[in-house]
Amino acid sequence: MKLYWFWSTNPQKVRWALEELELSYDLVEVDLVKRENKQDWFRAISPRCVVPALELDDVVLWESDAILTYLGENFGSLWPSEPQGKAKAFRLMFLEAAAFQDPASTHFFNRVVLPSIGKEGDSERVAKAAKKLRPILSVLVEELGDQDYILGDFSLVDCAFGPWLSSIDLDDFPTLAAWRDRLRSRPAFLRCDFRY
Ligand SMILES: N[C@@H](CCC(=O)N[C@@H](CS)C(=O)NCC(=O)O)C(=O)O
Repeated sequence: MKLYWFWSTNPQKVRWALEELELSYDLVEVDLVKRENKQDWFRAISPRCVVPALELDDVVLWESDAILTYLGENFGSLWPSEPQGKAKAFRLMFLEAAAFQDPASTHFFNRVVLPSIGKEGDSERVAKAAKKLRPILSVLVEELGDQDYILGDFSLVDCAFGPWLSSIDLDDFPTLAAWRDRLRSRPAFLRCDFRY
């Protein structure tokens, strides 16, 4: 299995999932700063030239949440098997892809990526994104309830959200802050060399 990866959030979601699943994989770094993702060899794997992409056997996957869902469905662990659990997993994965990811990546880009190359983030953009994010964070509060993890037991759905949470303000969402801290202390998370 080959994971095309950079240290940013979406590829880290998948790397962390592979570590949690204890699957062996080769990490192929695609340096976004050097624009390696725009090279023809990578476009042939990931047509939008974005990471992550995962090659396993004769399957090629891109879109981080599709990859996580595929791993859950096909490796039979850290993924629900009964209808209620699956319904919750699917709605949260689609929520992440369709609504959460965009404002979360505005936070990450301005607070982590730009400072990493010596540039200042745009606080106005972050404030606008934070406004968009609030109702989604409220949904996550409901979904998490008083459980340790979003589906109750730890699952690949936690991997979809965890890497974003360090660049988002969670002062008004204490249960999400506690969830973030719980996720960040997992041994598999710590093996992924997170820089944020
Ligand atoms: N929706 C995609 C987003 C992938 C994405 O935007 N990846 C970023 C890194 S986190 C990327 O490769 N950016 C390079 C670029 O846009 O040129 C996913 O979930 O995988």
